[in-house]
Amino acid sequence: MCDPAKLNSKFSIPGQLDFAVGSHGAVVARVSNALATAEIAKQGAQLLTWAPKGQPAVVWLSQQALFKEGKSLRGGVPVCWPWFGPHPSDSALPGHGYARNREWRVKESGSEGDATRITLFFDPVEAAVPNAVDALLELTFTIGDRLRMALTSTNRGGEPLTISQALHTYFRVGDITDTRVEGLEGKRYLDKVADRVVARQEGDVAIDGEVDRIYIDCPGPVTIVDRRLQRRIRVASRNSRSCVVWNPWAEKGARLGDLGHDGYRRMLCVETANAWEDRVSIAPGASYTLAAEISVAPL
Ligand code: TA6
Repeated sequence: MCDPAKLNSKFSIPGQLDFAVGSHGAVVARVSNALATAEIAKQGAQLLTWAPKGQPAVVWLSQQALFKEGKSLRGGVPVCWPWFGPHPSDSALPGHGYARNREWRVKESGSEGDATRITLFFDPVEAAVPNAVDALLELTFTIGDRLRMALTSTNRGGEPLTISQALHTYFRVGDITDTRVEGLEGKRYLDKVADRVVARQEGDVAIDGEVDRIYIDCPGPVTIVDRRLQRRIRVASRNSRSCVVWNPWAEKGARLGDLGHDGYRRMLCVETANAWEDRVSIAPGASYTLAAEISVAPL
């Protein structure tokens, strides 16, 4: 595990950004500026929390989240890469790929007006990941009154690289039964709860049981309407035609073991993805950036 003191000497920004061992035992970058606060774990470049000033946390972290080397914490924004979901052909490989379970390194940090920017990178070949794809992965966060994330894959191999990926964002909601998702009406989705049947969304997405869906052909913004916390959370994606909506509900939530008692009621995943029919192929030497911008407004 990297020493926070070394990171501070190279990348801290007085009054905005420093590095420490966080409350969960992970080395984190801690951001606190005039616009927002956030924490990003070096393992997996996993954003753990983001709260614009004056707002309850928008990105949710389970109260039962426990840091363990090699396993992402429950909540925040795990990075699913270089595959989303189970490995296409080898079920022994970790779900959602290996990037979220590995130590990343800090590339640079800086200020953008009152916002704070930090870029981390992961080189699976340098990290000696078995059968690693020959690609460099970089994730830039811009932490302000909006949260911007840009995940860039650069293919260093001699053949096209096909990946699926997601910014697997857990959002804090007041109560899942008082929450709707707008912006997916009429879109086709793969329903992983109903045996991967393909269906079409009618109206807003309401959650009254386990929901695990990959929506397709949905490049537009998606909005979480939270009546309990009286706010709208807008998720605008770039270079993504697929969006994952997931809530485990009570029974699966209890089985996960790290969601906390009725934690399912206070979270909802709306994930900016390249998944299902939206896998991407990156030419040798080319780069591909999956990006999301999250903002909050009163209801
Ligand atoms: O994005 C939804 C999903 O694929 C669900 O099927 C569920 O497995 C969730 O991800 C969490 O996965 P994890 O491996 O983090 O427990």
